[in-house]
Amino acid sequence: VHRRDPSTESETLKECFRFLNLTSRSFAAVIQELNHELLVPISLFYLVLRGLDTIEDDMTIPLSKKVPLLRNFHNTMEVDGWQYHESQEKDRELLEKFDVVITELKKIKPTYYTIIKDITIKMGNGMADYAQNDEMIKNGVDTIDDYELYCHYVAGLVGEGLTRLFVASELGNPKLAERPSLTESMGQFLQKTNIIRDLREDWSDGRRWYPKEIWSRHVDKWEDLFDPNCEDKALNCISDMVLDALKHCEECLFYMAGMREQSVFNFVAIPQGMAIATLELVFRNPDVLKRNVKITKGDACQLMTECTQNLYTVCEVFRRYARRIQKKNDPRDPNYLNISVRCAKIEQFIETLYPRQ
Ligand code: PS7
Ligand code: MN
Ligand code: MN
Ligand code: MN
Ligand code: MN
Ligand code: MN
Repeated sequence: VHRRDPSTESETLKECFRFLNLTSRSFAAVIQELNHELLVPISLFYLVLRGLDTIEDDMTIPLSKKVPLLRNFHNTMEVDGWQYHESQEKDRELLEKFDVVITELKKIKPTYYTIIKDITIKMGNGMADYAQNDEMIKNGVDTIDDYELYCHYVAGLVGEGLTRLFVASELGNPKLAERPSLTESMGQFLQKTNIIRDLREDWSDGRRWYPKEIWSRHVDKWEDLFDPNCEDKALNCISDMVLDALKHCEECLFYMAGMREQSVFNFVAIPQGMAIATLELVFRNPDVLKRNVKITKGDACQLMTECTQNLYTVCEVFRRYARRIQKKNDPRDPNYLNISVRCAKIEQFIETLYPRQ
């Protein structure tokens, strides 16, 4: 199952790996450990979606340009030599040299290419639908259904594409393709965690992904979340968001039970382990209201070790963090009981997978 072999890589492919290492915080390492069959397709899949997200995130591109860029990205990714030089985002170099990604995409197996293109069509259009809301900055998403639809576009679809790649390469259990709700939960869990954590950063960029249906249970005005006088209410709002994200845990564990190959297991399990640890970190943490928080290097290292073994060790991670959330749970939180029940359910589910004699 050998992995990267730079001696056989073209210059453009080496450049793609350089971009992967530049742009991805957590995915670069795990992607590069992937089974040879999927290493290049998933790296390119990542870069295509990272390119799309760089356009989505760039608040300096007027909507009149952004929307068509997002909707046409699946065509753009086929245009030889295409480059984009008008982004101000951190990852703009990827778009400035996007032609290397296009060159390499044309070399992969058509089955894989078709999956990547199909997901790009759907994600670009979904992002465009939500970009329209950006103009009414303070309106963001309203209902939990809206919020989940956005998470579907930017992460559920990634899960769908990855699952189709796993099944097409025979590295994933074909039964997974018949369980779209498990796949969707994998993406929802990661994206919701990213949104909960990025509260402050997204707001500074003029975006609001917490649904009004949730935040309005705690504060009258969105801005109140950042008012130091409303800190308790803001923490209760974050709890409410964490409670909602935790509903995906069981389906995520169930999905991971369908992995057949170690490198694919590691690739899907590491981000999930990081996500539950991040949820525990943001839970009742006032720093989230002020700046970006991140799990420590030490915790990340331990998680990497535990999430690259087997389902049992991943379950232990989930159980540990569910217990820590229980411990931090505050009786004055209106969701105290719901959170307590939710964490107990996660533990019970793990108990049914691995009963203790
Ligand atoms: C495994 C069934 C193709 C590997 C992995 C680039 C991260 C960037 O970072 O707030 O705060 O700026 O703008 C399900 C990854 C979902 C997606 C979504 C797991 C592609 C990824 C483009 C499914 C990753 C969830 C935007 C959209 O949020 O982010 C299985 C590979 C997975 C990319 C992520 C990110 C969305 C995102 P940031 P944003
Ligand atoms: Mn982004
Ligand atoms: Mn984005
Ligand atoms: Mn961002
Ligand atoms: Mn984010
Ligand atoms: Mn971010």
